[in-house]
Amino acid sequence: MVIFDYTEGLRLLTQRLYESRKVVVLTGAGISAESGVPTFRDALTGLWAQYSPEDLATPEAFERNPKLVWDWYAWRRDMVEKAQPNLGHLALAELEKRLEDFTLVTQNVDSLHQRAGSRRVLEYHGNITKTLCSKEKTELSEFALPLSTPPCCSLCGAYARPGVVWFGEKIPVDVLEKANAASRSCDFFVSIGTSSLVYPAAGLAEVALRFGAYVVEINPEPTPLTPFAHFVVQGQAGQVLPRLL
Ligand code: BJW
Repeated sequence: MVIFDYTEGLRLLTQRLYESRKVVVLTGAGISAESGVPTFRDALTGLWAQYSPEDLATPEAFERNPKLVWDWYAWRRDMVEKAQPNLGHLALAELEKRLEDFTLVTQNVDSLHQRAGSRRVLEYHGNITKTLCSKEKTELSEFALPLSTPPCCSLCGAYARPGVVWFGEKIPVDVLEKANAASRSCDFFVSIGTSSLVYPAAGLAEVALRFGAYVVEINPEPTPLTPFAHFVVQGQAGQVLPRLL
């Protein structure tokens, strides 16, 4: 085993990144933590600590108690709107400009990558600022958010719901296919700020590994991916990513 110090390790990683032909980055809630947006699991603390993900992020939960679910999302939407992209988001926007073949897949619903300047973002789990008809799944644009109770679709009367992907729901097919194809064909894959617990997103790193990519993880905490990654940077995305450029 070769042990590098932190600076030397990052220098070698940067070299390998720029030598790569095709790069895929998968981000999770951790990249927005330094913008003050709680991670998915941290969003279930404080007032919301009594609820589990199944109480708030499933279609069944919304059917049972639409107001509870709507209020949780209204609280989070408000935080997201007040947040600013951080150095991690900005570094990835810059990387998109510098690399010819770069795919950014995000599990985040907060638009912070787009607000940092990333142009081509695959939103795996939707977007919290969008509103859908809960029956037809069509996008509804006639509401001035935030509203304190779920409004209703003007065409069919069903409740409006946040435009995100809940547990048990399908990932939008075009995004699923593009992310899979990119992960199969990339030679450098970076997993940033995700607990690597939620599938099929967590499976993208496994696909990349299986098809021979060099896999890097950036996260202050170990995850199920950590033992399999080729290179692990145990640190915060907003500090590590600018140094990778
Ligand atoms: C930092 C940091 C810093 C902190 N810098 N890092 C295979 C096996 C087992 C189960 C399944 C399976 N396949 C499917 C399933 C079921 C299920 C699933 O995965 N369950 C698991 C929990 C076991 N998956 C699904 O249901 C998916 N759908 C599906 O598979 O459909 C199939 C289907 C077929 C046919 C018909 C119908 C269906 C859908 C999953 C949708 C997930 N949705 C959510 C909610 C989105 C809206 C919202 O935000 O409210 O997405 S759940 C939640 O988890 C959210 C996140 O995007 C996602 C991932 O979370 P993430 O980003 O990893 O956040 P955290 O909080 O978990 O972790 C933060 C990390 O950051 C930590 O590691 C920190 O250390 C780190 N961190 N500060 C860097 N500064």
